[in-house]
Amino acid sequence: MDPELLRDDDPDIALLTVLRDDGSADPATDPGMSSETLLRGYREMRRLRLLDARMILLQRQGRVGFYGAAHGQEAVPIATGLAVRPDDWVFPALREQSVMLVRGFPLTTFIAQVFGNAGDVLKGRQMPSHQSGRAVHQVSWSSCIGPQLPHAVGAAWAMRAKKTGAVAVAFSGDGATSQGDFHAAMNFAGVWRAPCVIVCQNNHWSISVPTSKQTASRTIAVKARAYGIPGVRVDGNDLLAVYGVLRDALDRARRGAGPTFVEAVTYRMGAHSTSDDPTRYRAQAEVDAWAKKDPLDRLRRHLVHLGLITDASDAALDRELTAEIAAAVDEVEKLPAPERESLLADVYAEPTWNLREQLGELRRAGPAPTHG
Ligand SMILES: Cc1ncc(C[n+]2csc(CCOP(=O)(O)OP(=O)(O)O)c2C)c(N)n1
Repeated sequence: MDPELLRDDDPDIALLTVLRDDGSADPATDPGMSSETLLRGYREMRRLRLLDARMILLQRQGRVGFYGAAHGQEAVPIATGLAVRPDDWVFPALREQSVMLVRGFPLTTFIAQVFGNAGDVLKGRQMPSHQSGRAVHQVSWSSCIGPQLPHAVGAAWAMRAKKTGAVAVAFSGDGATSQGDFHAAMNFAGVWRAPCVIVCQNNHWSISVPTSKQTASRTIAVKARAYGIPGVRVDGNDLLAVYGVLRDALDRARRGAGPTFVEAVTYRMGAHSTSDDPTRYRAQAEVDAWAKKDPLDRLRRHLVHLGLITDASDAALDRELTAEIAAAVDEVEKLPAPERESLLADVYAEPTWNLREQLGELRRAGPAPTHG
């Protein structure tokens, strides 16, 4: 793939795909990932699929409060985790938390954020599914739609000023492209050639609003043109295609050639979140059609085609990952709530008089009541 061109074929900005229906890879676009990297990507995608299913069950059982799954969209975060360098910074939206798992963040700590208990580095202060990790250079999503985009561009600009050589990768959904923050970020990135990659996962829905009601543009990728940025439209259910596009875009940014905007065309297979019921606003036939393009199935077909996996190895992998997730959930669920005094921590570098007073009151109040 020519990183300079990043494949922009008029008029629509054509969809860049690598994986074919028979499981082979198109040699014209194949990024040439090693067998080891492909297997790693497959393992991470499978783990994420199983993890999401388990977390949704936990929410249904009332054991966690909320969860936002990436079902059907696993290729984008996992390819990102494989493509970034350790010093790059990731600014996710709701569907890309798992990038940090690929970068070595512990699964137990990741799950503890959903429980918001003592194992959570955020001390239970964030809404579930808003993980972050300083060690793996991943910033928390703020829950508002869009602000992570200007944050990322600003961080990229700062990293360039400091000559760190690192790149910022930011994510949004298609709905976020209707927010002012999207346009501010794109404009700033273009004018200042900030070393960043802005990825929009077009999963066709913003809760109950279809992309057709979100924009009159023929594609999302084409919006990049107005900002003087290369726009790429990639098959978001194709791990190889997403990896190739991101690797080239990261290279471009790193050598000072400027930002890239990527539209990853995908589909949200499940509900928007555990607070949503998509059967109320979309047709099952649409979901069934996208199920045939499942990113995990497509990568699996490719790995079978390459002779890297078999039904037996696949079943063994499933058992291993299911056991890993079950053990992690068991371990995390046993942890207590965050320390009550942590409520007053991290407000100021030096606690103020009123915080000290409140801490005293808390201590005099005795132990917290237990529930259940
Ligand atoms: C500024 C703002 N407006 C509205 C919401 C409510 N809201 C939460 S998620 C969401 C849809 C987001 O859709 P999209 O950007 O396409 O991402 P997706 O959830 O599909 O990945 C909305 C409208 C919000 N969180 N913030």
